[in-house]
Amino acid sequence: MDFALSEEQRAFQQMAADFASGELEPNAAEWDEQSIFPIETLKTAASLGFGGIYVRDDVGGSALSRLDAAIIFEELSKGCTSTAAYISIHNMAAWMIDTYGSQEQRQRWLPDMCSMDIFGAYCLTEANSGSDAAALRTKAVRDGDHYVLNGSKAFISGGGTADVYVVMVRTGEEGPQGISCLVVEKGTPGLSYGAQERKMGWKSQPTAEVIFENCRVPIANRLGDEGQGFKIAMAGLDGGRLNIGACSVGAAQYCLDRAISYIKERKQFGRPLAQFQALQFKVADMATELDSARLMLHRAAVSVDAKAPQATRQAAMAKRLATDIGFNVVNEALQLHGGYGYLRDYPMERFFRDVRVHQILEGTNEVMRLIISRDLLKD
Ligand code: FAD
Ligand code: 2MC
Repeated sequence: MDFALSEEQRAFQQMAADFASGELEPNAAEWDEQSIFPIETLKTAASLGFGGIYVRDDVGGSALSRLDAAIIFEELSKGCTSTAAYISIHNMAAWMIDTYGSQEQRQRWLPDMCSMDIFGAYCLTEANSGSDAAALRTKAVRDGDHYVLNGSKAFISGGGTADVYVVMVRTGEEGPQGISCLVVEKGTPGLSYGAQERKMGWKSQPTAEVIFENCRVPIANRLGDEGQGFKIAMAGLDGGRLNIGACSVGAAQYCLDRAISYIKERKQFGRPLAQFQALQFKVADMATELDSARLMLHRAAVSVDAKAPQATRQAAMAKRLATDIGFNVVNEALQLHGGYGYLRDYPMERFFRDVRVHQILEGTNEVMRLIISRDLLKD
């Protein structure tokens, strides 16, 4: 076991950190206030290799590992958590096409996805099937060489703006075995979008319902076999959950660093706050817990890459821990700023709003416990 980062890892960690502090951080407050999806900045991120981090390089991907991705997302998230999280969803959609798509499908979508000339979205959730994802009802019925889709997907990140929707649909029986995975392109007749959702955070990325009304999608757009869609969706999420966890860790590290600087400067009772042992112990705990989350994420990332039998459980454990600890550390950092932490003049409240949803999406933290406990209790 080697806990040190390689020279190459340190190099792209630095590149991501420079991009985050140079391109994301100065704009994050404005993107949040005005709900701006920063398309040009995303393309710049892609030019650094962040559009297809673990996509193979013959189609423009960076061909890095899950561990590398966790390192990169931690850094990006320090600049703008919401934008980093969208990049992570785009990467998940691209990975699904890379892994389950044919050569033709890979060549068709991935070069433009890796350069972020086109944006991806992942469509699993429906209004009546969130945690119980296998109960989804969006129907795809074969008609000649097309599927005809009817139904809708809820809460889709990138919804309305994205160009390529990786959609889980029902092509067969009830339950997980009757689900297939299709790529639906923007502009397909019968594809439309609901109004943009009004959210607590994640404001630099769009979220909308994606609606299919007699939407004809070529059978050639199916990833994998008919009936394989649920497994493809879950495999995508194994990696996605690591990235979301890394985004929480990055946000929390940024807030902890800011809080440490703040309590060294801010004086009350005639001395810097950092001289109070209660607050010294608080930052000690914040740093310790954050490091435990980071280590767990990194271990799970290696397991997912190795397709280890415990990979799904470890990814669920890491997502649960990293997003809970991330949220708590951001909240404590806000507390250390006193009343100023609550004001928009400081970034704490934005990070707080952005990381809260990580405990809900890509599988709620209750669902993570379900995945972990099922694995522990299985025969
Ligand atoms: P429900 O499943 O109704 O759960 C409600 C509560 O009950 C939760 O606390 C849950 O943990 C708990 N619960 C449910 N079942 C159990 C159980 N068996 N045991 C214990 N507790 C349980 N989805 C996509 O497909 N693509 C996206 O791009 C996407 N982006 C999103 C962006 C945002 C901003 C948000 C808020 C959501 C997004 N989602 C997306 C949807 C997200 O994945 C779901 O909201 C999430 O999976 C939970 O589903 P739900 O909201 O229907 O909650
Ligand atoms: N990798 C590969 N296959 C998997 C898998 C994984 N990680 N997890 C499950 N499967 C397979 C499983 O092996 C089974 O196949 P088989 O019958 O051949 O053995 C099949 O899939 C069905 O699995 P389950 O029996 O576990 O399915 P169940 O319906 O009980 O529920 C559960 C699984 C609750 C874990 C799943 O529905 C889930 O993850 N729910 C949460 C939904 C979610 O995470 N949504 C996130 C949406 S995306 C988002 O929020 C974004 C912001 C992008």
